[in-house]
Amino acid sequence: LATWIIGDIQGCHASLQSLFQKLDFRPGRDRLWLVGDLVNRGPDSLRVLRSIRALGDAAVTVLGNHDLHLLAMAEGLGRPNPEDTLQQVLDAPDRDELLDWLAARPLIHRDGKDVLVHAGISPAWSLEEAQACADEVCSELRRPDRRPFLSRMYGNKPERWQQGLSIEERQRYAVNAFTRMRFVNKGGALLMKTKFGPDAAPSGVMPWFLAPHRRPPGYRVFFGHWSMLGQIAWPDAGVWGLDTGCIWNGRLTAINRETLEIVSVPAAPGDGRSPI
Ligand SMILES: [Mn+2]
Repeated sequence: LATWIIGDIQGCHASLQSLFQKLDFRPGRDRLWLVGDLVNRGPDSLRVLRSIRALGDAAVTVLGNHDLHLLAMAEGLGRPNPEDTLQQVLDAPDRDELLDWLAARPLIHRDGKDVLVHAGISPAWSLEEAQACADEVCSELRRPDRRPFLSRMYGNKPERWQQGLSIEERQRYAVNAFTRMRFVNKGGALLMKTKFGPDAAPSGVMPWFLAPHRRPPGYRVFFGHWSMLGQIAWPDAGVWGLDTGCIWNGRLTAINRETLEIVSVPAAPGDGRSPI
């Protein structure tokens, strides 16, 4: 039995199949943890959703920003992006089952000392606070009508975690920290828009996992979302970033939860997009 933690798939179904072959992944024996962003930008989000859902309890996936974007688009909310490739999901006969399944995924998954999230854990949070914030958002997404929450989910404020935030502010901050954050500044504000690698960061700006005020973690975090990170393992910080840019003609990467062995495959022909 192996548990493989896999980076951002983003509709790259052929690459995922190629990775499964290389891992000798067997659904009856092995387990998967997925960092989220199952969908969008790649050519076959529909098959990715169907195949991961069909794995049942053998696959755990947390929500990423593209997954939330799909849920919003399905409600006629969110800003369509010319690079979106979500229409095949929205037109599918099984779309409601797939969307309901996706909406029921968590923002954080914990087992022992290991934690799975899409973008990261706010340096301002203890693990318990992170879990409580995730639960607040997930209970909104699991309501029969997700629309009210999805309609107020977007926005970059508040940037900082502090006492006295309203429930809506807490939820927006949580969505941003779990699914969009890359950098934070010295004052603890989340910076979501900057995508470059850590070496290009202006002074006073650092990856969330290197923030000096980060709560002493004592746990391992596996995350995705940051294809420009340039390296996977940051063992001193206790984090592993698994988005190796399959969608940008990079690679799709898995790490073995027990041994930390890293296995990857190049983007399958037709899966990767050329950089703009
Ligand atoms: Mn992402």
